[in-house]
Amino acid sequence: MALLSFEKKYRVPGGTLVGGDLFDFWVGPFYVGFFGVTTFFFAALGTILIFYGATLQGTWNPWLISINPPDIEMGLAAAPLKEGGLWQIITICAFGAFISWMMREIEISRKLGMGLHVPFAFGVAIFAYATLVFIRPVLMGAWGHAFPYGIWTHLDWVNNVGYTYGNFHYNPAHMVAVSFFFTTCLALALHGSLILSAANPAKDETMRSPDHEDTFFRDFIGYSVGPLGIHRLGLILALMAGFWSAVCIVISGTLWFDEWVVWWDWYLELPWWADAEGGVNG
Ligand code: 07D
Ligand code: 07D
Ligand code: U10
Repeated sequence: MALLSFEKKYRVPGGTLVGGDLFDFWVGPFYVGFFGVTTFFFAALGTILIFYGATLQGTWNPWLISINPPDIEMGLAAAPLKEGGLWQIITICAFGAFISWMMREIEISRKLGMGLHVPFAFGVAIFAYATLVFIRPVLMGAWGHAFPYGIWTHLDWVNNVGYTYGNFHYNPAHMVAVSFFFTTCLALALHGSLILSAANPAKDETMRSPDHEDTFFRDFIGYSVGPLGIHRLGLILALMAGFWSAVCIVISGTLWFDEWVVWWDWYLELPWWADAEGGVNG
């Protein structure tokens, strides 16, 4: 079915969570809905406030604009606008926009009678963001532990927080997250290349079927995860990457305060060699 007639067929009323029929319409290609309006509102307000912050800062260089959280000394208080209050309002706008965007995904999925996998997946990204700007700062007792909204300055934040715990690569949850990111890329490269090799034949050649795809991996590594399975696997790998990222940062400064390399001392302290001659207690 051509895309335009397909859209006509499935652009049906209903499935909304809030607002009934009130916002149940499209503007050009975009479904609006109650949460389209709230997304638009929060995104517009947040962007305007970033521009206002830029005028206060006196730069229009996009790399250098930075909206900073309040100083650590201010703890979890509401800060004056020019001393981190702007960051606090922009953070509320960001949550408002991200959560509205997820709710809009839910309404569209409901309209189409589809599962809620896409909004769930976006929810994991929102969770990772929440650990950085809400959960960890609250656990540590100051908004000043959150990252600043600036292209260069947020990189400085990652660098500085990393070195606060020595070599951040030794954080075990960071290792798990990094490995999931790498595995996600491997899985997508394998999947994209396999599908194109079967479903995009050269001129005058016939398209191959999912059976060919299955057989390729059985011949190659003795097992095929299957055409539905690879999508389940891809989703879980990507979600685990985001989840373990959230874990690796939320434990730094709340459960673990030392350099991360020290965490690995448990290995040296295992009883069967710790007490032996030359061991840490020997
Ligand atoms: C391709 C989908 C499109 C999205 C894009 C991002 C903005 C920001 C705001 C000027 C994959 C749009 C950007 C709206 C403009 C102002 C105030 C997604 C795609 C194109 N980072 N980060 C980038 C964000 C954090 C880190 C780039 C956001 C954490 C490192 C872009 C967040 C940590 C590097 C960006 C966020 C961290 C980057 C490309 C939120 C750990 C880079 C992003 C809301 C997660 C890379 C100069 C990209 C770079 C980069 C945006 C959070 C680390 C500016 C919106 C605090 C190490 N980050 N980031 O392609 O080139 O994402 O930086 O949490 O090297 Mg970052
Ligand atoms: C938070 C983004 C959420 C985005 C949302 C949507 C818009 C709309 C609009 C385009 C989580 C935003 C949408 C704004 C845009 C339009 C129209 C995603 C988020 C909701 N690290 N490290 C990670 C690696 C080092 C450090 C994560 C690698 C050093 C710290 C990941 C290396 C030191 C933190 C990761 C490496 C260090 C991290 C990031 C290599 C620095 C974190 C991914 C090869 C000296 C962060 C939750 C992520 C984290 C994090 C990878 C090196 C420090 C696993 C591969 C050794 C302090 N690092 N890192 O989290 O866990 O995405 O954040 O060296 O805080 Mg690291
Ligand atoms: C996948 C797939 C698959 C496919 C696919 C895809 C995954 C199996 C079948 C999809 C994949 C791709 C297309 C590949 C490329 C994608 C990426 C690399 C991911 C990254 C994407 C991007 C970088 C693009 C990002 C672009 C975006 C987000 C669009 C930007 C949109 C807007 C600016 C509009 C947003 C819409 C909103 C908010 C809702 C509706 C609102 C409007 C239309 C605006 C008008 C507003 C109103 C009517 C409301 C009024 C507002 C009010 C009252 C508030 C006013 C307040 C003020 C303060 C002003 O697996 O197959 O193929 O394709």
